[in-house]
Amino acid sequence: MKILIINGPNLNMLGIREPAIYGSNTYQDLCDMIEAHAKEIGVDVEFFQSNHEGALVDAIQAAFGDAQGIVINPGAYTHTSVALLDAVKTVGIPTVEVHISDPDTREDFRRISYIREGCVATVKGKGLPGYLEAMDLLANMRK
Ligand code: CA2
Repeated sequence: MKILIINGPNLNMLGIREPAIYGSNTYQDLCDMIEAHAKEIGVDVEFFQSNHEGALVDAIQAAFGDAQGIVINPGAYTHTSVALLDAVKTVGIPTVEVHISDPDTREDFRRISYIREGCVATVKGKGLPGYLEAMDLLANMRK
């Protein structure tokens, strides 16, 4: 089973800015953590990060026929992007939405998630381990 891990805008800045909200681990630490967990649970992973909405749509489309699960933290596009919702619905790959913080407890504008209705689950407010929980959810769905 291959899981595509997608991170949206500014998540490449992990560990560099706003450690009080997003922690002090870097994007590379996140990828290393995910690689290690993938080995433990016996799945393959591929990573994609972009600050560009269209590039994220392209990555979701490219997963069609290639990945059997998607873990996505769409960053701020969570709260604005119908295009990302349409993309996950179009490919029909089981997708889990992840947020490092809990957007529902922050500013009002973070309470809307467009992508949520296209996802099989949402993991939020659990820090970087939330990505690992999302991988487990997808791996267990195939058992
Ligand atoms: O909690 C999350 O994971 C978010 O998806 C992160 C987004 C935010 O817009 C969402 O509301 C919730 C922001 C990502 C910005 O990431 C940074 C990481 C480190 C330093 C600065 C920004």
